[in-house]
Amino acid sequence: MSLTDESRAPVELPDPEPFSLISASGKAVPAKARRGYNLPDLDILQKLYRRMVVARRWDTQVTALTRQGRLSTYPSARGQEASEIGTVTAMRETDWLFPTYRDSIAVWTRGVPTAELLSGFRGDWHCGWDPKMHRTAPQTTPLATQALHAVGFGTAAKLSKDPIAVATFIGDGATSEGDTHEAFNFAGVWQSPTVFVIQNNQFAISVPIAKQTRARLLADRAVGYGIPGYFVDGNDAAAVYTIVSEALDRARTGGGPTIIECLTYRIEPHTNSDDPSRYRGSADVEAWKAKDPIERLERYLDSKGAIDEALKESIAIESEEAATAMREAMNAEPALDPMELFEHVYSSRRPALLEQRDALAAELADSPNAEEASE
Ligand SMILES: Cc1ncc(C[n+]2csc(CCOP(=O)(O)OP(=O)(O)O)c2C)c(N)n1
Repeated sequence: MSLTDESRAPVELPDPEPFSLISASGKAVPAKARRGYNLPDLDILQKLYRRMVVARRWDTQVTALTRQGRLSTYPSARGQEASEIGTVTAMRETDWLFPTYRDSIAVWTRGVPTAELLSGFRGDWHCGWDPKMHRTAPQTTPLATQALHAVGFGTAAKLSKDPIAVATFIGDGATSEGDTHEAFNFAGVWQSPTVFVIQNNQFAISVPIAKQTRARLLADRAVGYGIPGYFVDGNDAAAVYTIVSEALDRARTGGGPTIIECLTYRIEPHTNSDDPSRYRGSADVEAWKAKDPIERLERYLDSKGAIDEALKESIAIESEEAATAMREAMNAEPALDPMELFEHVYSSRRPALLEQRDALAAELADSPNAEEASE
Protein backbone atom coordinates (compact mmCIF):
# COMPACT_ATOMS: atom_id res chain seq x y z
CA MET A 1 0.00 0.00 0.00
CA SER A 2 1.36 3.43 -0.87
CA LEU A 3 0.36 6.83 0.42
CA THR A 4 -1.33 7.52 -2.90
CA ASP A 5 -3.47 4.38 -2.60
CA GLU A 6 -6.97 5.45 -3.68
CA SER A 7 -8.63 3.52 -0.86
CA ARG A 8 -6.95 6.04 1.43
CA ALA A 9 -8.01 9.12 -0.50
CA PRO A 10 -8.43 12.16 1.77
CA VAL A 11 -11.91 13.20 2.82
CA GLU A 12 -12.99 16.83 3.05
CA LEU A 13 -13.45 18.88 6.19
CA PRO A 14 -17.14 19.34 7.01
CA ASP A 15 -18.84 22.65 6.28
CA PRO A 16 -18.73 24.70 9.54
CA GLU A 17 -22.27 25.98 8.91
CA PRO A 18 -24.59 23.38 10.49
CA PHE A 19 -26.57 21.58 7.79
CA SER A 20 -30.24 22.41 8.09
CA LEU A 21 -33.39 21.88 6.03
CA ILE A 22 -35.96 23.62 8.26
CA SER A 23 -34.91 26.83 10.03
CA ALA A 24 -35.62 27.62 13.70
CA SER A 25 -38.57 29.75 12.55
CA GLY A 26 -40.08 26.72 10.78
CA LYS A 27 -39.34 27.73 7.18
CA ALA A 28 -37.71 25.58 4.50
CA VAL A 29 -34.07 26.57 4.13
CA PRO A 30 -33.41 28.15 0.68
CA ALA A 31 -32.44 25.62 -1.99
CA LYS A 32 -28.85 26.87 -2.26
CA ALA A 33 -28.16 26.27 1.43
CA ARG A 34 -29.67 22.78 1.20
CA ARG A 35 -26.54 21.56 -0.62
CA GLY A 36 -28.51 19.53 -3.15
CA TYR A 37 -30.74 17.79 -0.57
CA ASN A 38 -34.55 17.89 -0.62
CA LEU A 39 -36.78 17.89 2.41
CA PRO A 40 -38.14 14.46 3.40
CA ASP A 41 -41.74 13.73 2.28
CA LEU A 42 -44.53 15.13 4.43
CA ASP A 43 -45.53 11.69 5.75
CA ILE A 44 -41.98 11.21 7.11
CA LEU A 45 -42.05 14.69 8.67
CA GLN A 46 -45.41 13.90 10.29
CA LYS A 47 -43.96 10.65 11.64
CA LEU A 48 -40.94 12.53 13.07
CA TYR A 49 -43.24 15.10 14.63
CA ARG A 50 -45.54 12.49 16.20
CA ARG A 51 -42.64 10.50 17.57
CA MET A 52 -40.93 13.58 19.04
CA VAL A 53 -44.10 14.82 20.77
CA VAL A 54 -44.87 11.40 22.26
CA ALA A 55 -41.23 10.89 23.29
CA ARG A 56 -41.15 14.26 25.05
CA ARG A 57 -44.27 13.34 26.99
CA TRP A 58 -42.64 10.05 27.93
CA ASP A 59 -39.42 11.82 28.99
CA THR A 60 -41.36 14.39 31.04
CA GLN A 61 -43.23 11.61 32.81
CA VAL A 62 -40.01 9.76 33.73
CA THR A 63 -38.58 12.98 35.16
CA ALA A 64 -41.75 13.47 37.24
CA LEU A 65 -41.61 9.89 38.55
CA THR A 66 -37.95 10.36 39.45
CA ARG A 67 -38.98 13.31 41.64
CA GLN A 68 -41.49 11.02 43.34
CA GLY A 69 -38.72 8.52 44.08
CA ARG A 70 -39.93 5.87 41.65
CA LEU A 71 -36.56 5.86 39.88
CA SER A 72 -33.20 6.58 41.43
CA THR A 73 -31.83 8.54 38.50
CA TYR A 74 -32.80 9.70 35.02
CA PRO A 75 -30.84 11.65 32.39
CA SER A 76 -33.42 13.55 30.32
CA ALA A 77 -33.06 14.12 26.57
CA ARG A 78 -35.42 17.13 26.50
CA GLY A 79 -34.33 19.43 23.68
CA GLN A 80 -32.43 16.62 21.93
CA GLU A 81 -35.50 14.95 20.37
CA ALA A 82 -34.56 15.80 16.78
CA SER A 83 -31.16 14.08 17.10
CA GLU A 84 -32.54 11.08 18.99
CA ILE A 85 -35.73 10.50 17.01
CA GLY A 86 -34.28 11.64 13.67
CA THR A 87 -31.61 8.96 14.03
CA VAL A 88 -33.82 6.03 15.04
CA THR A 89 -36.46 6.92 12.46
CA ALA A 90 -33.77 6.71 9.77
CA MET A 91 -32.84 3.20 10.97
CA ARG A 92 -34.34 -0.03 9.69
CA GLU A 93 -35.69 -2.54 12.18
CA THR A 94 -32.81 -4.87 11.21
CA ASP A 95 -30.14 -2.24 11.98
CA TRP A 96 -28.61 -2.19 15.48
CA LEU A 97 -28.48 0.70 17.92
CA PHE A 98 -25.74 1.14 20.58
CA PRO A 99 -27.08 3.80 22.96
CA THR A 100 -25.92 5.58 26.12
CA TYR A 101 -27.74 6.48 29.35
CA ARG A 102 -28.92 9.71 27.62
CA ASP A 103 -30.79 7.92 24.85
CA SER A 104 -33.82 6.35 26.55
CA ILE A 105 -36.31 8.03 24.19
CA ALA A 106 -34.47 6.52 21.21
CA VAL A 107 -34.52 3.08 22.82
CA TRP A 108 -38.20 3.43 23.71
CA THR A 109 -39.05 4.58 20.18
CA ARG A 110 -37.37 1.41 18.92
CA GLY A 111 -40.00 -0.55 20.82
CA VAL A 112 -38.38 -1.51 24.12
CA PRO A 113 -41.19 -1.61 26.73
CA THR A 114 -41.02 1.08 29.44
CA ALA A 115 -40.74 -1.27 32.42
CA GLU A 116 -37.86 -3.19 30.81
CA LEU A 117 -36.12 -0.01 29.70
CA LEU A 118 -36.28 1.74 33.05
CA SER A 119 -35.32 -1.23 35.21
CA GLY A 120 -31.66 -0.14 35.14
CA PHE A 121 -32.55 3.38 36.30
CA ARG A 122 -34.44 1.81 39.21
CA GLY A 123 -31.29 0.12 40.43
CA ASP A 124 -31.45 -3.26 38.75
CA TRP A 125 -28.05 -4.57 37.70
CA HIS A 126 -28.88 -5.79 34.22
CA CYS A 127 -30.01 -4.28 30.96
CA GLY A 128 -33.69 -5.10 31.45
CA TRP A 129 -34.52 -6.08 27.89
CA ASP A 130 -33.46 -8.66 25.35
CA PRO A 131 -31.02 -6.80 23.07
CA LYS A 132 -31.45 -9.33 20.25
CA MET A 133 -35.22 -8.97 20.22
CA HIS A 134 -35.06 -5.19 19.79
CA ARG A 135 -31.69 -5.01 18.00
CA THR A 136 -30.75 -2.48 20.64
CA ALA A 137 -27.70 -2.95 22.87
CA PRO A 138 -27.75 -2.05 26.59
CA GLN A 139 -27.41 1.65 27.45
CA THR A 140 -23.82 2.14 28.56
CA THR A 141 -22.76 4.42 31.42
CA PRO A 142 -18.96 4.04 31.10
CA LEU A 143 -18.45 6.79 28.52
CA ALA A 144 -17.72 5.82 24.89
CA THR A 145 -17.55 2.07 25.50
CA GLN A 146 -20.63 1.68 23.28
CA ALA A 147 -18.71 3.14 20.33
CA LEU A 148 -16.27 0.22 20.42
CA HIS A 149 -19.09 -2.29 20.83
CA ALA A 150 -20.78 -0.77 17.78
CA VAL A 151 -17.67 -0.98 15.62
CA GLY A 152 -17.01 -4.59 16.66
CA PHE A 153 -20.62 -5.55 16.03
CA GLY A 154 -20.72 -3.77 12.68
CA THR A 155 -17.47 -5.39 11.58
CA ALA A 156 -18.78 -8.84 12.55
CA ALA A 157 -21.91 -8.18 10.47
CA LYS A 158 -19.76 -7.13 7.54
CA LEU A 159 -17.60 -10.27 7.80
CA SER A 160 -20.69 -12.47 7.89
CA LYS A 161 -22.16 -10.55 4.92
CA ASP A 162 -25.19 -9.43 6.91
CA PRO A 163 -26.31 -6.22 5.13
CA ILE A 164 -27.12 -4.20 8.22
CA ALA A 165 -25.89 -0.87 9.55
CA VAL A 166 -25.09 0.03 13.14
CA ALA A 167 -25.74 3.41 14.74
CA THR A 168 -24.28 4.64 18.01
CA PHE A 169 -24.73 7.83 20.03
CA ILE A 170 -21.75 9.59 21.63
CA GLY A 171 -21.85 12.66 23.90
CA ASP A 172 -19.55 15.64 23.29
CA GLY A 173 -17.69 14.91 26.54
CA ALA A 174 -17.30 11.25 25.61
CA THR A 175 -15.41 12.23 22.44
CA SER A 176 -12.44 13.00 24.74
CA GLU A 177 -12.24 9.34 25.77
CA GLY A 178 -9.60 7.07 24.26
CA ASP A 179 -12.35 4.60 23.39
CA THR A 180 -13.86 7.11 20.94
CA HIS A 181 -10.53 7.49 19.16
CA GLU A 182 -10.07 3.74 18.96
CA ALA A 183 -13.61 3.25 17.69
CA PHE A 184 -13.20 5.89 14.95
CA ASN A 185 -9.82 4.50 13.95
CA PHE A 186 -10.88 0.86 13.77
CA ALA A 187 -14.09 1.82 11.98
CA GLY A 188 -12.03 3.59 9.32
CA VAL A 189 -9.45 0.85 8.95
CA TRP A 190 -12.00 -1.97 8.86
CA GLN A 191 -14.61 0.08 6.97
CA SER A 192 -17.13 -0.98 9.60
CA PRO A 193 -20.77 -0.17 8.65
CA THR A 194 -21.10 2.12 11.66
CA VAL A 195 -22.70 5.56 11.91
CA PHE A 196 -21.44 7.62 14.85
CA VAL A 197 -23.96 10.25 15.94
CA ILE A 198 -22.20 12.71 18.24
CA GLN A 199 -24.83 14.59 20.18
CA ASN A 200 -23.06 17.81 21.00
CA ASN A 201 -25.40 19.10 23.69
CA GLN A 202 -22.56 21.43 24.73
CA PHE A 203 -22.00 20.16 28.25
CA ALA A 204 -20.42 17.14 29.90
CA ILE A 205 -22.21 17.60 33.21
CA SER A 206 -20.68 21.01 34.15
CA VAL A 207 -17.84 21.02 31.61
CA PRO A 208 -18.62 23.17 28.54
CA ILE A 209 -17.49 22.12 25.08
CA ALA A 210 -14.85 24.90 25.02
CA LYS A 211 -13.00 23.10 27.83
CA GLN A 212 -13.39 19.78 26.05
CA THR A 213 -11.64 20.49 22.78
CA ARG A 214 -9.59 23.09 20.94
CA ALA A 215 -10.91 21.78 17.60
CA ARG A 216 -13.25 23.93 15.49
CA LEU A 217 -15.82 21.13 15.27
CA LEU A 218 -15.98 17.65 16.74
CA ALA A 219 -16.87 16.47 13.22
CA ASP A 220 -13.53 17.83 11.98
CA ARG A 221 -11.91 14.79 13.56
CA ALA A 222 -13.42 12.57 10.88
CA VAL A 223 -10.78 13.75 8.40
CA GLY A 224 -7.99 12.32 10.52
CA TYR A 225 -9.58 8.88 10.38
CA GLY A 226 -10.36 9.00 6.66
CA ILE A 227 -14.09 8.95 7.42
CA PRO A 228 -16.73 11.31 5.96
CA GLY A 229 -17.81 13.85 8.58
CA TYR A 230 -20.92 16.03 8.79
CA PHE A 231 -21.94 18.93 11.00
CA VAL A 232 -25.71 19.03 11.36
CA ASP A 233 -28.27 21.24 13.10
CA GLY A 234 -29.23 18.72 15.76
CA ASN A 235 -32.52 20.49 16.48
CA ASP A 236 -33.72 19.99 12.91
CA ALA A 237 -35.26 16.50 12.71
CA ALA A 238 -35.53 16.73 8.91
CA ALA A 239 -31.78 17.40 8.59
CA VAL A 240 -30.75 14.69 11.08
CA TYR A 241 -33.07 12.15 9.41
CA THR A 242 -31.69 12.99 5.95
CA ILE A 243 -27.98 12.82 6.79
CA VAL A 244 -28.29 9.74 9.03
CA SER A 245 -30.41 7.94 6.37
CA GLU A 246 -27.77 8.61 3.75
CA ALA A 247 -24.97 7.44 6.09
CA LEU A 248 -26.85 4.24 7.01
CA ASP A 249 -27.49 3.47 3.33
CA ARG A 250 -23.81 4.00 2.59
CA ALA A 251 -22.88 1.71 5.50
CA ARG A 252 -25.27 -1.05 4.38
CA THR A 253 -23.88 -1.01 0.85
CA GLY A 254 -20.19 -1.30 1.71
CA GLY A 255 -19.38 2.43 1.94
CA GLY A 256 -18.03 2.25 5.51
CA PRO A 257 -18.52 4.50 8.53
CA THR A 258 -19.65 8.12 8.95
CA ILE A 259 -19.21 10.62 11.79
CA ILE A 260 -22.11 13.04 12.25
CA GLU A 261 -21.99 15.85 14.80
CA CYS A 262 -25.46 17.06 15.78
CA LEU A 263 -25.37 20.48 17.44
CA THR A 264 -28.06 20.60 20.11
CA TYR A 265 -28.61 21.56 23.75
CA ARG A 266 -29.50 19.73 26.95
CA ILE A 267 -32.45 21.69 28.39
CA GLU A 268 -32.78 19.74 31.66
CA PRO A 269 -30.09 19.14 34.30
CA HIS A 270 -27.55 16.39 33.51
CA THR A 271 -29.61 14.09 35.74
CA ASN A 272 -32.03 14.72 38.58
CA SER A 273 -29.07 15.04 40.97
CA ASP A 274 -27.44 17.93 39.07
CA ASP A 275 -27.83 21.69 39.69
CA PRO A 276 -27.09 23.42 36.36
CA SER A 277 -27.49 26.92 37.83
CA ARG A 278 -23.96 26.46 39.15
CA TYR A 279 -22.42 26.35 35.68
CA ARG A 280 -24.77 27.95 33.13
CA GLY A 281 -27.10 30.91 32.93
CA SER A 282 -30.83 30.75 32.27
CA ALA A 283 -30.46 33.15 29.29
CA ASP A 284 -28.55 30.43 27.47
CA VAL A 285 -31.26 27.87 28.22
CA GLU A 286 -34.00 30.28 27.08
CA ALA A 287 -32.12 31.02 23.83
CA TRP A 288 -32.01 27.30 23.07
CA LYS A 289 -35.65 26.79 24.01
CA ALA A 290 -36.42 29.23 21.17
CA LYS A 291 -34.82 26.70 18.80
CA ASP A 292 -37.08 23.91 20.03
CA PRO A 293 -37.06 20.95 17.63
CA ILE A 294 -40.76 20.15 18.03
CA GLU A 295 -42.05 23.70 17.62
CA ARG A 296 -40.04 24.31 14.46
CA LEU A 297 -41.33 21.16 12.76
CA GLU A 298 -44.87 21.97 13.87
CA ARG A 299 -44.59 25.44 12.30
CA TYR A 300 -43.33 23.96 9.05
CA LEU A 301 -46.07 21.30 8.91
CA ASP A 302 -48.64 23.95 9.72
CA SER A 303 -47.43 26.14 6.85
CA LYS A 304 -47.91 23.17 4.51
CA GLY A 305 -51.42 22.42 5.82
CA ALA A 306 -50.04 19.06 7.00
CA ILE A 307 -51.16 19.29 10.60
CA ASP A 308 -54.75 19.64 11.75
CA GLU A 309 -56.69 19.31 14.99
CA ALA A 310 -57.48 15.63 14.35
CA LEU A 311 -53.77 14.78 14.00
CA LYS A 312 -52.88 16.80 17.11
CA GLU A 313 -55.68 15.09 19.03
CA SER A 314 -54.53 11.59 18.05
CA ILE A 315 -50.94 12.46 19.05
CA ALA A 316 -52.17 13.85 22.38
CA ILE A 317 -54.08 10.61 23.04
CA GLU A 318 -51.03 8.50 22.20
CA SER A 319 -48.88 10.68 24.50
CA GLU A 320 -51.26 10.34 27.44
CA GLU A 321 -51.54 6.59 26.90
CA ALA A 322 -47.74 6.34 27.03
CA ALA A 323 -47.64 8.39 30.25
CA THR A 324 -50.41 6.34 31.88
CA ALA A 325 -48.78 3.04 30.91
CA MET A 326 -45.53 4.29 32.41
CA ARG A 327 -47.12 5.37 35.68
CA GLU A 328 -48.72 1.95 36.01
CA ALA A 329 -45.45 0.16 35.21
CA MET A 330 -43.48 2.30 37.67
CA ASN A 331 -46.05 2.08 40.45
CA ALA A 332 -45.57 -1.68 40.59
CA GLU A 333 -42.68 -2.39 42.93
CA PRO A 334 -39.83 -4.06 41.03
CA ALA A 335 -38.86 -7.53 42.20
CA LEU A 336 -35.11 -7.03 42.57
CA ASP A 337 -32.84 -9.65 44.05
CA PRO A 338 -29.30 -8.34 44.64
CA MET A 339 -27.99 -11.91 44.78
CA GLU A 340 -28.74 -12.21 41.05
CA LEU A 341 -25.73 -9.99 40.48
CA PHE A 342 -23.51 -13.04 40.71
CA GLU A 343 -25.37 -15.09 38.12
CA HIS A 344 -24.28 -15.19 34.46
CA VAL A 345 -20.85 -13.65 35.10
CA TYR A 346 -18.77 -16.74 34.26
CA SER A 347 -19.97 -20.14 33.04
CA SER A 348 -18.22 -21.70 36.06
CA ARG A 349 -18.03 -19.49 39.13
CA ARG A 350 -14.63 -18.24 40.23
CA PRO A 351 -13.58 -18.43 43.92
CA ALA A 352 -13.33 -14.61 44.18
CA LEU A 353 -16.88 -14.26 42.90
CA LEU A 354 -18.18 -16.86 45.34
CA GLU A 355 -16.43 -15.03 48.15
CA GLN A 356 -18.10 -11.77 47.17
CA ARG A 357 -21.46 -13.52 46.88
CA ASP A 358 -21.14 -14.99 50.38
CA ALA A 359 -20.08 -11.60 51.78
CA LEU A 360 -23.18 -9.92 50.32
CA ALA A 361 -25.44 -12.75 51.52
CA ALA A 362 -24.05 -12.32 55.05
CA GLU A 363 -24.50 -8.54 54.89
CA LEU A 364 -28.10 -8.87 53.70
CA ALA A 365 -28.86 -11.39 56.44
CA ASP A 366 -27.48 -8.97 59.04
CA SER A 367 -29.24 -5.90 57.68
CA PRO A 368 -32.08 -4.42 59.81
CA ASN A 369 -34.42 -4.85 56.79
CA ALA A 370 -33.59 -8.52 56.39
CA GLU A 371 -36.87 -9.77 57.85
CA GLU A 372 -38.92 -7.34 55.83
CA ALA A 373 -37.06 -8.35 52.66
CA SER A 374 -37.69 -12.03 53.21
CA GLU A 375 -41.42 -11.56 53.86
C1 LIG B 1 -15.37 6.46 31.64
C2 LIG B 1 -16.24 7.41 32.41
N1 LIG B 1 -15.71 8.48 32.99
C3 LIG B 1 -16.49 9.34 33.69
C4 LIG B 1 -17.83 9.09 33.83
C5 LIG B 1 -18.70 10.05 34.65
N2 LIG B 1 -19.62 10.77 33.75
C6 LIG B 1 -20.90 10.39 33.62
S1 LIG B 1 -21.74 11.31 32.53
C7 LIG B 1 -20.40 12.31 32.24
C8 LIG B 1 -20.49 13.45 31.27
C9 LIG B 1 -20.63 12.97 29.86
O1 LIG B 1 -20.96 14.04 29.03
P1 LIG B 1 -21.27 13.83 27.50
O2 LIG B 1 -20.42 12.75 26.93
O3 LIG B 1 -21.20 15.15 26.84
O4 LIG B 1 -22.76 13.26 27.45
P2 LIG B 1 -24.13 13.87 28.02
O5 LIG B 1 -24.25 13.39 29.44
O6 LIG B 1 -24.06 15.36 27.91
O7 LIG B 1 -25.19 13.27 27.17
C10 LIG B 1 -19.32 11.90 33.02
C11 LIG B 1 -18.00 12.55 33.02
C12 LIG B 1 -18.34 7.93 33.23
N3 LIG B 1 -19.65 7.62 33.29
N4 LIG B 1 -17.54 7.11 32.52
